[in-house]
Amino acid sequence: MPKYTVADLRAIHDLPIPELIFKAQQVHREHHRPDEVQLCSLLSVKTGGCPEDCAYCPQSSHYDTGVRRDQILSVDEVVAAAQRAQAAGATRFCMGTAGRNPQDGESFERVLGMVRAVRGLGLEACITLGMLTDAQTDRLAQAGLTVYNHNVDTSREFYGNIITTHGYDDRLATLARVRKAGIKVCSGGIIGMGESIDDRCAMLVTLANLDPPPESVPINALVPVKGTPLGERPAVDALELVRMIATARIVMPAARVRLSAGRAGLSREAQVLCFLAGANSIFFGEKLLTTGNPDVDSDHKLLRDAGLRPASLH
Ligand code: SAM
Ligand code: DTB
Repeated sequence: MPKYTVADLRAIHDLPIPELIFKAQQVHREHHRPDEVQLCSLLSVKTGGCPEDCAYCPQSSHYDTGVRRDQILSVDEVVAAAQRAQAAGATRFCMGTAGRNPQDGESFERVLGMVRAVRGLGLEACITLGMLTDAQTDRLAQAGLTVYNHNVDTSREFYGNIITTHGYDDRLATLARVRKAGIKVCSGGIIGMGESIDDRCAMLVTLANLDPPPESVPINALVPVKGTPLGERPAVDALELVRMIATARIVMPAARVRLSAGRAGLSREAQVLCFLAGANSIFFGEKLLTTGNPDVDSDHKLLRDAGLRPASLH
C-alpha cells in the first residue's frame, strides 16, 4: 500500500507559505537539531564525455557545452581536495563521475581507493557513478561507502522528456541494490526543467514511498547551462524551491533535505527561507561538479548571521 499519493502531496505543497513553513518546522524540530546545517563538499573525479542524454547536463557528450573530457583524478588529488574541504568545515565528501555506469577494472579500483581514503580521513563518503551491478554495489559497501547518490530527478511521467538513454525503472533498480547492500541512499531531483507541480509532487511521492525513504534528499534548482537543451530555461522562483523543500521535509521527516544546485542564484534571504522550510544540508565549496557555488567564506557568514552552525558528525 503506497503511503502517499500525488493528491496528498499537492494538499501540502499548495498550502499558504506561512502554514507550510510552520508545519515543516514542527516536523523538522521533532527529528533534527534545528540550528544545524550539514556541509557537503563535491568533487568531479571524472568529468565529461558521458554517453547519456540528460537534458540538464553539461557533461553529456550529446551537447556542446565546452566542458572538457578529463581523465579520472588520482587518489592523491582526491585526498588533497577532501582535506581542504574538511579543513573548511565539511563533514561529508561527495564525488561524482560522468558516465552511464562504472566499468570494472583499473578505474573502478581507483574509485574504491578514493572511497577508502576519504573514509580514512574521518569524513562521510558519498559517490555518484550511475547504474551499478550487485557486485559493484557490494564492493563499494566493503570499501566503507557511507551513502550513494542516484537521483530520480523528476516524475516517472516527465522523465522521458529529459532523458531517453535510460529509464526510470533503471534508476529505481540501482537504488534498490544500494539499499540491499546496506549503503545509505541519497536521491532527489531537479526543479525548473519545465515539469508541472504535479510532476514535482509525483517525484516526492516516489521518494517518500520507498521503504525506507532515502536518508538524504537533494533538491536541485536547475542551473541552465548553455549548449544543453535546457540552457535557456528561466531561473527557478525561490518560493517554488521553498515549497518543494518544505514538502520534502514533511513527507520525509528523518531525511536530510539538501538545498543543492542553484544556490549561487539565490539571495541570502531566500536561502534562509529554505532553511526555515527544513533544508539542513548544503553543497559547500566554490564548485559543484562543473558549475559555480557560493564561496566558503560567504557561506560561513550566512550561517553565522542566521544563527546556524555547521553540523558535526553524530
Ligand atoms: N552519472 C551519475 C548518474 O547517472 O547519476 C551522475 C549524475 S549527475 C552529475 C548528478 C545529479 O546532478 C543529477 O541527477 C541531477 O539531479 C544533478 N544535476 C546535474 N546537472 C545539473 C544542473 N545543470 N542543474 C541542476 N542539477 C543538476
Ligand atoms: C545532486 O543532486 N546535485 C549534485 C550532486 N547530486 C552530484 C550535482 C549538481 C551538479 C550541478 C551542475 C554542475 O555543476 O555540473
